[in-house]
Amino acid sequence: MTANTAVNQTDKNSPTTIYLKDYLPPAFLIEKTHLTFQLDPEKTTVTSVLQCVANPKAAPSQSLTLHGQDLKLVRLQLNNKALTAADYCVEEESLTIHAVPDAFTLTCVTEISPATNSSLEGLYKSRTMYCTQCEAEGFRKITYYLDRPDVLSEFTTTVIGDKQQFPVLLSNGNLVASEQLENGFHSATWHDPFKKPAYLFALVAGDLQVVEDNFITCSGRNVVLKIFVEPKDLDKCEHAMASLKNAMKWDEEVYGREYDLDIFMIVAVDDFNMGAMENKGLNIFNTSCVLANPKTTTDAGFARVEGVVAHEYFHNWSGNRVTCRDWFQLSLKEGFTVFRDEEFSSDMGSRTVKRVEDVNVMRTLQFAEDGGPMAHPVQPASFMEISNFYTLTIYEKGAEVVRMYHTLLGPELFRQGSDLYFERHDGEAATIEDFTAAMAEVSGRDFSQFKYWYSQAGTPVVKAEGDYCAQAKTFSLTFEQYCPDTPEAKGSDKKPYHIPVNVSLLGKAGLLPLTLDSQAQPQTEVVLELTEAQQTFVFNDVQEEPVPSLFRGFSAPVKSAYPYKKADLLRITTQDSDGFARFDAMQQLAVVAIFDVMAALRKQEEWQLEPLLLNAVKELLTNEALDPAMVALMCTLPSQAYMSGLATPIEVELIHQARNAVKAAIAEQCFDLWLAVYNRCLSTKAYAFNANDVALRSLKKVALEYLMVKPTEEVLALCVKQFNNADNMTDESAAMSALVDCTAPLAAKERVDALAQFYERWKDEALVVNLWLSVQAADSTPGALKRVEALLKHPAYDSANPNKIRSVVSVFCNQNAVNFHAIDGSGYVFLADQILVLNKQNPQIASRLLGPLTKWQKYDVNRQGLMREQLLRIQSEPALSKDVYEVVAKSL
Ligand code: B3K
Ligand code: ZN
Repeated sequence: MTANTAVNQTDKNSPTTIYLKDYLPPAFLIEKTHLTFQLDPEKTTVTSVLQCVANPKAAPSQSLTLHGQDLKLVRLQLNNKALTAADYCVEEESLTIHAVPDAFTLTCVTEISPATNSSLEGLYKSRTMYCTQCEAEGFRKITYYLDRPDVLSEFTTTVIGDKQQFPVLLSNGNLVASEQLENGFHSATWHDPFKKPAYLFALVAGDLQVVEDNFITCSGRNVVLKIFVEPKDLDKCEHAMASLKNAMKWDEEVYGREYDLDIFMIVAVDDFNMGAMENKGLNIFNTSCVLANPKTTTDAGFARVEGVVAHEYFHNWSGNRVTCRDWFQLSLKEGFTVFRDEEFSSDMGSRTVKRVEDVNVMRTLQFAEDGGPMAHPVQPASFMEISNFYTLTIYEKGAEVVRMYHTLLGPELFRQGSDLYFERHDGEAATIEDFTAAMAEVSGRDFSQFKYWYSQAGTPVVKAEGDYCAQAKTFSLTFEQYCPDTPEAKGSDKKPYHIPVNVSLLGKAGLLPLTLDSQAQPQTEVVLELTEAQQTFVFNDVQEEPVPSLFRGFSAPVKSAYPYKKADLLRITTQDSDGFARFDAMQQLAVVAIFDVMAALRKQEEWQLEPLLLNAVKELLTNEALDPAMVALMCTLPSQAYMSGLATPIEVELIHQARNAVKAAIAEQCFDLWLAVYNRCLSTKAYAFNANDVALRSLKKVALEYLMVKPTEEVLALCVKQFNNADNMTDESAAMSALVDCTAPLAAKERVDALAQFYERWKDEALVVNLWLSVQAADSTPGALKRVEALLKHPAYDSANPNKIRSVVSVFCNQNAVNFHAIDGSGYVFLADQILVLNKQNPQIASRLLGPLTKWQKYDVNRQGLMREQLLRIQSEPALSKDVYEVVAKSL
């Protein structure tokens, strides 16, 4: 069985495009759904009994059409009557029953083959267990159904399986019956009292161990919490459990949302296409997003677990209790839930660090998506394959849009808006317009212009200029905004956005009091609301010429530009009260320094490190009062990917060389300071995941990276010592990366030894092996492709496991620019080969891997040709999945 329905040759030029404007309510509703699964690897029988009624809100229909894919139909029955072939019509992706009454019970028996389902969508096998993934349209691979989010049904599920192999049988809701059956089989019946769309259905069967705890809700109800894992992972559940309880409490306190069922379950699965899934009462997680133990998990891993556990839990309200009317509303649940999880993580750890990390993702990855051929609005107008729209735009930009409501309304009104939205739409499938309406209603504000954030694609560019009048003591800020062309609209046709600009003015000794024309009370930060293509704001009583601090906290997802002098930037890095603004100014200084070196290298001229940048680094390293996490972030140079987004054509080698050169210069000229910082960060305390300890480890890592650019014997010994003696994976993997990244001949042996020893130590821990694979895939020294090809043949690699594919193929193609973009085109051929194999096996993963090839227009003519050639080669594949087809077609 192929993983997904291929786009066959005849309709290849026109796979169906689905449009938001064509939305129609379903002709029928399914009030109750009873499913029975008789589990078998190649022949699982699914019996569904559906209580259907005509939808009073839709045009009447005689016939019922259900979705279905890769199913074998065994039997159909309408009420008590068995249907014969003349009564229905089966097509590749549907089943139509020609004549149905207004209310009826449909019984349908189908067979499916979980063991050969390599798409990891629908019901499939991961190692020894059965599990499901139904969002967005996977339920139709389980049985014929109205597989659309506006059909909400009450589900009862009976799972039957061999008791020895599958002692644990789970589905959504509460366990209502379990039975011992003949021949060693047993069954469990689960009932979910909350109506839900089929995408939230889940089933798990396996030989699993459980970690159990409980949570008392704000109204005093007891909720049982269970995390199910394979026996080997029992020691890695504590952090996820603590995160879950923190998330439950936080959602009660910050959003007034209480959990509704008496049980909440999480299951960890090795083979999973994304991070996790919010199925009602039964979340299914990629092991990489739930398992954590200090010995095997880095701080970044701990943070990921905390964030994803919270994200999926928060979906219980933003997604499950209030779901989406159709998939064009995806950001209604995803953008809002990302905003909620970002705020949760900020409250649990360091708000500034979290903000800087999130903004880095926006500016490095989402801006690139917005500038590429797959650019789409937060509420897309059309799609071919919805799986292609689980994007940074839907998630991260969607979260930024929700954040802007928060900025414009303030926390109290925002909470009122959220309460109104949840109350009004509880148990319903809602739209983005419903969310906006709730925010408008509580605040009395007009969001009609704000809505362009949902309907227009692309990253707005905002240019600002300041003018100080010493005589009148006024400071004028003039803004100009425009949005570049994107595939669906010309920039000139786009309407100006409603943009909140958080502004402060910095004087020589700190923030100045602000008085705008419209405001009587001076304050130190204001939210300017930019609504015109060009607009000027005047501050009065400004006693000295200020340096404006703009878009503080990244108050809008825009590319902003202000003609700062380098000294102005330096003032912001030291004086601004907003941590994000300090980071941002430092990054701008570093960008200028790298661009200067690129210009010199281009002309083969001598260059000198920008002295202001060097001074800023020295100041950061000597001021012990600063937050170590901020020092770490501010001393980390903008990544290759970030630099690549700043100018076209992307000069791959030059950016790499210049970045390395600036890094080497800082390393050399601050060597003693770095060594002192490293020693200052050493700690003898046992590992704990909290903001202070994470901060120290992050600065220690950055210090080690700089020290290892040109290590002395002493530094090399420190690094090896850290590698061997660390009691946690954060420090151990930091030392391994530092050794792998070190090209100095002095460290040649230690480099090779570290990789070998690390594998020996951790070969039985899949997630640690993934780290080991990705460090090598990202190794930018020459010959990476050969090394990557060898890794694909290594016993640790598994070509069917998405985490392994991501660790090697994805890391090589996205984080090893100089090798992936090798001028002979070998990296592109390699990626296309991988995509062609995965196209059949797992189309969702295949399609995601296309990312770097789709950006071909950003490179020089030579590389453009080579990249296009591979896209064309993929396009000529006869059995292309819809997923891959859509991305390739839109890219060419
Ligand atoms: N809602 C899921 C994502 C489903 C992706 C389907 N291709 C996880 C999440 O966003 O929480
Ligand atoms: Zn989500």
